[in-house]
Amino acid sequence: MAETLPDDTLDVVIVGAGFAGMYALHSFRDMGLQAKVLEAGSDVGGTWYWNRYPGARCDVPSVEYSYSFDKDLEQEWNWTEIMAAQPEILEYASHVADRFDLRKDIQFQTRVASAAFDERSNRWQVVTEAGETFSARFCVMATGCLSVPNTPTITGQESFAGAVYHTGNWPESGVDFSGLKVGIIGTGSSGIQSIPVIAEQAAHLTVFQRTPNYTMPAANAPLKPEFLRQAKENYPNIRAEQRASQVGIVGYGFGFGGAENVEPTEEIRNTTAAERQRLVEEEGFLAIRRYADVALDEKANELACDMYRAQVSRVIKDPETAEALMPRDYPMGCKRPVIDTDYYETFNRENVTLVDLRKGGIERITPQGLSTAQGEYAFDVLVYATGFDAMTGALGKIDIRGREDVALKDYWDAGPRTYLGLQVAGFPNLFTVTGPGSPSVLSNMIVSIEQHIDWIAQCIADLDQRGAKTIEATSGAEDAWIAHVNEVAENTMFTAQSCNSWYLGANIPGKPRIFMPYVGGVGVYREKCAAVAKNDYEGFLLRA
Ligand code: FAD
Ligand code: N01
Repeated sequence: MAETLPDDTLDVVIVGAGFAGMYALHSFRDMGLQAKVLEAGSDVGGTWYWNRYPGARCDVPSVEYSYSFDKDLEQEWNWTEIMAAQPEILEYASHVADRFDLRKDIQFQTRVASAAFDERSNRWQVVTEAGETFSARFCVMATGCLSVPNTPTITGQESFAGAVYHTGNWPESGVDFSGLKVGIIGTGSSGIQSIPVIAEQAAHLTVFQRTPNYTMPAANAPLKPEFLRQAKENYPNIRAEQRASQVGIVGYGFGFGGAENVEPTEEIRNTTAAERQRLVEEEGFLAIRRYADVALDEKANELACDMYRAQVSRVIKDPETAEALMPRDYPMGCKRPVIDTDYYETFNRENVTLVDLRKGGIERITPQGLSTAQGEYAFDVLVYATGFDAMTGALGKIDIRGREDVALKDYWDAGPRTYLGLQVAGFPNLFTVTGPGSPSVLSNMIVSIEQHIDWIAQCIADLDQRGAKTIEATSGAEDAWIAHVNEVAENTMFTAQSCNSWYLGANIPGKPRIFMPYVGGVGVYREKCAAVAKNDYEGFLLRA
């Protein structure tokens, strides 16, 4: 193992070169700090570097899913679609890296294995898998919330004779499915985006579905030049509205470029069955967008689910397939919303078969395909669209040690504990970006990333200004914050008993069932973070 002497000149080690790590590097360098990024991949982009599967795309309007920190960058970049596809977002990330000369301080193909706080020097010692050590005053974990692909353990997995892919780790060279029989496991966002595109290319596609999802038509379209011009003019307002909003999205892309923005205002409970039926016939799935009470009230949610299922049966020709595609056992809105392009229509194709695993689950993977309790299915290529070990996965893979050699893994044994999603008690000078306990994955992530990095940067500047060497969350503040995070999540669809989402860790066997993100809203959360800083970093302990 190569080992270098710790470089004591570094102020900050940043782990990860997605949108969070890139902005962190830019910000810290701007403050005159010595910062270095360590990234496992061979280029910038994070999510958009790894998730190159066919159909991968953002579901936030492009003009909103972009950095706001540089006005010239905002003006010079031209998005081409209401919601950008993966190649365009990756190109944007690359453009940002070029424009701000970021790559010179990013070490690629470098996976961090451990990070330990040395109490004598008050420095973090960050060690890579290759054995290289970096020492810095601060460590910023910009490791991503959806960056550790989850491949379920299935008997016989290694015996499959064909190629195997995971949507979250797609080959850079792409995959040509022409003439091939393909099997895909998973119908979350990644499955729902990729299934229609793979079906168009493959000779045959077999979709293995364990739980049917709720998904809305994306209504994506090319951006009209006039819209883009207006958006650029309006950027100061758009950004201000995003920051004050619930989820960091204004919906600005809709209404101008093609898709319509409908403000939910009506109460579904005040409608009759006949009215709902008529609306489904006129507007399809999108009729549900009218109703404001669906996310708040169980009965309203049930009515919306009925409308949803009515539309599934209108679109799908084969009644048995339609029934299999209808979600029934959990409320709409408890999982991450999914939007799609031609998802349901794909199941009317001759070359697509849906296997409803609720009628007989997967028993084993064989050299030729997959064996279930309801029969054998043969294919040449297997695609896992089985999601991620979300929010805590990447941190759990690094051996992180705080004061008294306490391992983060042990400290989080019963579920993640943070103060504001930014720090963990006992782990001084370690910051998590969009960590559990912050709006994070419930928001437009770029808005939340910029807020976290700005807060961390200001915090470091304040510490330096007053000569403080360390900052750490107190356990009391952590307890109070966790109680608040739980309180606001109570009685929402997110925490319904019947909900098994990755927000709750329910997709990973053995993971504690805890609702991880903060549902209080982007605007409210920003105010709380700002107040904490203003109030002399209330809830944090600063030591000279
Ligand atoms: P990431 O982009 O995940 O970057 C983290 C980086 O850290 C990765 O490059 C990884 O290689 C690196 N890393 C992790 N561990 C280590 C280690 N031990 N050593 C070295 N490097 C390490 N969000 C939205 O707001 N809107 C969307 O429409 C949206 N669409 C999405 C679509 C997909 C397919 C996925 C998977 C996620 C989507 N997200 C979306 C969430 C997305 O993850 C964020 O928007 C954003 O890109 C996260 O940026 P990040 O820098 O925090 O993390
Ligand atoms: O992962 P998921 P994803 N046997 O966990 C199934 C973001 N994203 O990659 O529901 C059989 O949602 C599992 O079944 P079940 C977004 O935040 C955004 O699709 O557990 N099936 C489920 O169907 C998103 O939420 C976009 O019963 C198994 C699927 O695999 C997040 O990333 C696009 C199984 C996993 O769904 C994750 O989405 C893509 C098994 N053993 C991703 N194990 C946008 O559009 C798992 N499954 C913005």
